[in-house]
Amino acid sequence: MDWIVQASTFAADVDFAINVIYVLVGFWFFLTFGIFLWLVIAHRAKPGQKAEYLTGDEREPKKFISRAHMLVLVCDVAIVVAAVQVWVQVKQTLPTAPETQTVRIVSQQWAWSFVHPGADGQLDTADDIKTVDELHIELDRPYIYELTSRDVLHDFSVPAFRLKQDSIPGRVITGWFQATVAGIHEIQCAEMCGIGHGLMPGKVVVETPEEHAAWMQSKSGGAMLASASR
Ligand SMILES: [Cu+2]
Repeated sequence: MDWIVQASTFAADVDFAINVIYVLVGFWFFLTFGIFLWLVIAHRAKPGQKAEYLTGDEREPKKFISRAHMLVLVCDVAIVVAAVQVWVQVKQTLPTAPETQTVRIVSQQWAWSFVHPGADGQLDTADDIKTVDELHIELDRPYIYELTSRDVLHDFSVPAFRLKQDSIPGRVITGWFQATVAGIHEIQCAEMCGIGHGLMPGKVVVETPEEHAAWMQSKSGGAMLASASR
């Protein structure tokens, strides 16, 4: 389903895996209920006909279960293959392109903090840009994120990217995304993290390289002030 814009390179792949599940599970759901309803109506109580007791040991009636079971298992294999392919691509393979940037994402009750590399493209240098609840990235550029938590479990979710990743205190979780649609996309915490959980929205601002450079320029004065006062 794509009611929410597909704004990352892997959004369509995630939707594909979910649609495979919808179609296969939906097919069996309606088929099973159809047969069930037909059986209930066709074999309803009739005068002079006694109900038959089946022990489940006879071969003949059992095949209606075992054959359907085999078909469902084949569908399971299709789901697993589709899901593993997408999982490996989205969760286990990091981009290696030289233009890849790294951002740090820190969750806490109840806000998101972001550390962007400044003009040098490196984290932990004087020109890093820190923001709260607002992540600024460049369109069509791969980003690796380092996700941590200051307190409890949170979950960094950007529905338009089809990205959802738990953050766990004490761990740095690495993943990636590459935005394909400019504009503002929502961030929401997707893990119950306390009373302010619902008040933890943020936004990803996807900018063209020129817009991003202008934004960095506008922030660089503030970053220098912050490093001077340290
Ligand atoms: Cu949270």
